Amino acid sequence: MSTNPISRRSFIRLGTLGATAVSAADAAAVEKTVAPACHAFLTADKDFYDVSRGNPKPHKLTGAAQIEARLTDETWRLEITADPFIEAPHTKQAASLEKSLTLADGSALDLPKLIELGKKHEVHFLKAMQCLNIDTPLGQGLWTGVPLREVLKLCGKMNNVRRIYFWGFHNNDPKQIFKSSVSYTQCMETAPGDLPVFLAYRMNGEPLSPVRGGPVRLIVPWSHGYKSIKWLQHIFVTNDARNNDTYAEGNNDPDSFLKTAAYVDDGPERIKAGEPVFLTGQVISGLSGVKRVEYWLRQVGDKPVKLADDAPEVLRGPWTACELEAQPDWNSILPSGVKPQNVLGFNQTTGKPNAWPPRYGMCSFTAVLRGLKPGHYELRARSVDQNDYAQPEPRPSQKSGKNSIQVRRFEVL
Ligand SMILES: Nc1nc2c(c(=O)[nH]1)N[C@H]1C(S)=C(S)[C@@H](COP(=O)(O)O)O[C@H]1N2
Ligand SMILES: [Mo]
Repeated sequence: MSTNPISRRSFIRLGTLGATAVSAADAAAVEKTVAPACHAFLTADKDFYDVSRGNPKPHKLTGAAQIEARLTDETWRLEITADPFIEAPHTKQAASLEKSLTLADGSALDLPKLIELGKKHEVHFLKAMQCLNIDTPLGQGLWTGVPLREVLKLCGKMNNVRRIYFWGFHNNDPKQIFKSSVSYTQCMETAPGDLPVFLAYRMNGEPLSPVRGGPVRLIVPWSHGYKSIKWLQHIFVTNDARNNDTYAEGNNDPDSFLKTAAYVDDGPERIKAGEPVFLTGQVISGLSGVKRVEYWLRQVGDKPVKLADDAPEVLRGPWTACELEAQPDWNSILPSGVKPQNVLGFNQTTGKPNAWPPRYGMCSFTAVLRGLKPGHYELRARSVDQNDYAQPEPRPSQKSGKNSIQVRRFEVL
């Protein structure tokens, strides 16, 4: 069940067969034409869930206030500075940059310069945005921008840098700063087939909108949303190796990876006997990849006892495989000018993703259940990762990402 302010997406948009009697042949014909609906593979900007702090929220600023906040294309600037912090015994030398980029001396990076850098280093990739604390994916975009390491190279030689912090516009109020970080290695080195941390200025082929964090936001591909700082304005390199992300103050794991997990859509609470039951949802491919998604249906009394995710009944199932959505026609869904071969995580010859769903991306899953007798039911779905761990194993701490097993309840009448 959803335990957060965002209720799970309701995604069954199918009519019923109606009350008139139909022959078996007619019913079969109708059934062929009704199928569970998948989510749009790329989420339109207006359909994303927004998770933004700030008072006022930075994307609500308009006119002179937006200009003053440097949140227009013309006024956007990025400062990059080094932390003078030292403290025994863990930080004996301070971080340094050969060249800081600052507003004060007019050297801060502007949008035309970032886009110019993109002509040589631009990357595109698919990423599901998900909040560590919300059990529904927020949306999936094709994000375009420049790797953070290429931007840092503008500062020349760095010394004694062990972490890189970033934050966005915060109404010039230190209490509103929302900052996140990556380690030096996570920023500078990318494993083959993996995705670099980058500064995004486009989503789904459009300039990044104010609500998505435009003009420029950071994207940390492998992590939850809190690392992907919106309205980016400051990068700060430090030799303090500890992770002091703002999110850590909320008892969250500040080194979280996206979790492989299935998220179940809401559906009708009452279904007529004889009609098919459609299970739909989305599966995110986290660090450990996706092997399959499975469902388990059980008939219950009208007031079922809640089952823990590790209850013997849940472990036993039986669990039955769901269908994963087929890969879309990439050429038709990617923005014009972006070839599938050029999307990171896609094979450069075949133009297909190296995994399905793409790693750190998501796709829909479906199942059709037929012939259910009248009664109350619980329908669960879980993912199984590439290591054969069934959700929520092997990392069930919900403060490193929500991956409890979701359940939908309904009655067949
Ligand atoms: N500057 C800033 N960046 C931010 C936030 C914020 O409050 N301020 N929220 C973060 C969190 S917790 C999440 S989950 C994502 C949500 O991204 P979205 O609004 O594009 O869906 O943005 C992240 N980036
Ligand atoms: Mo979040």
